[in-house]
Amino acid sequence: MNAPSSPTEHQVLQRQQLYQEMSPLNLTPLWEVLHALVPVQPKSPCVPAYWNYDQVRPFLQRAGELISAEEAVRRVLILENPALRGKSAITQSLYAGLQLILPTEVAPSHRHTQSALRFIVEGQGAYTAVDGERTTMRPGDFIITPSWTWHDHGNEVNEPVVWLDGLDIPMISFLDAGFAENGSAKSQSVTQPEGSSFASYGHNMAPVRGDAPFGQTSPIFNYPYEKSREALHQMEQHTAIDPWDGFKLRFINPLSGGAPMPTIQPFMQRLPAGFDGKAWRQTDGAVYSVVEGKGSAHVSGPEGMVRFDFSARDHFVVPSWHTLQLQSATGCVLFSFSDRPVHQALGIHREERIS
Ligand code: 1HN
Repeated sequence: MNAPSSPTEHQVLQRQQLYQEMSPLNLTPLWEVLHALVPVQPKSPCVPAYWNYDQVRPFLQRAGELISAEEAVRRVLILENPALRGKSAITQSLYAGLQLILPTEVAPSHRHTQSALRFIVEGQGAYTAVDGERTTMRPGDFIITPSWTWHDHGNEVNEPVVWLDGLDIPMISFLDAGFAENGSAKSQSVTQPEGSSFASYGHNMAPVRGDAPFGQTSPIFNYPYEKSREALHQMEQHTAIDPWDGFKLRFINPLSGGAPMPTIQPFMQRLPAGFDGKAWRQTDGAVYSVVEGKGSAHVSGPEGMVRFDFSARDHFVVPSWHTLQLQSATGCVLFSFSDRPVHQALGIHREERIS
């Protein structure tokens, strides 16, 4: 194809005049923006970022001294992507934050169309309630608050509890589809014994007439770490290691085999001691929470390469189409989540494994 000849100076001026004169009619020329609208490959405005828990923890503690959970409604420090400051977003589509609840506190009942996950980072014994069932939070547990379900959190033990919140807030905002409501009582009344959801759906079987109590979201709302840790251990004992991922499992909705939430796919992976992973990239930007052990992540994108040396309770984000390489000298366990179900629903998910 012949390259078109460059416009003359006169043509450039006439074009500028054309654009200016059409602007009051809210018209603008596509050809000036086409390259940016249809990039050759994803060009995320997000950057890789890392939060060291030892640096974050004192700020959570100070927030705990200055505002109650009740006044704050949710006492959360948002993990903001450095390139998206002020947008309450860790990637273009996902929100993440660290929430603190102190002994005797209640985070009052409400519901919203946004789906949430909780990944427990520090402390144990606080509870979260979803539509009348409470579950006790323990480190490493992955807990779901399905879209439009009533939820409140409380701490009736004597230690602070901190968890990672992951929500689809930017997606719902993009779609202008957000609704929210406050509960009439501070804490909703408990109508199901603790463990009911897991008892009914957590054993590779489902009640014969068990319809999906949460629609497209998994009927299990606490995936205990005890179980996911054992699953990783079994995988390590019985299967060959993956040179990119180590041993990596995705959490599933047992009724569908698909993602446990319509907008978010969570994962848990183990890197054994001495793991030196190969590089890969995917279109779904991912947020990581380090569960156990230490390691490092090399993340490369248009802005260059960064290296995060992580240990337990640290967090980091790998934006879309950034290359990730994981290493661990002594072994570690990582939790992560991304917006992969949306990419898959649209048929546009891509992953590239680089040898
Ligand atoms: C929310 O409802 C929770 O229920 C946490 O714990 C974080 C961030 C934005 C909007 C709603 C919660 C949230 C949130």
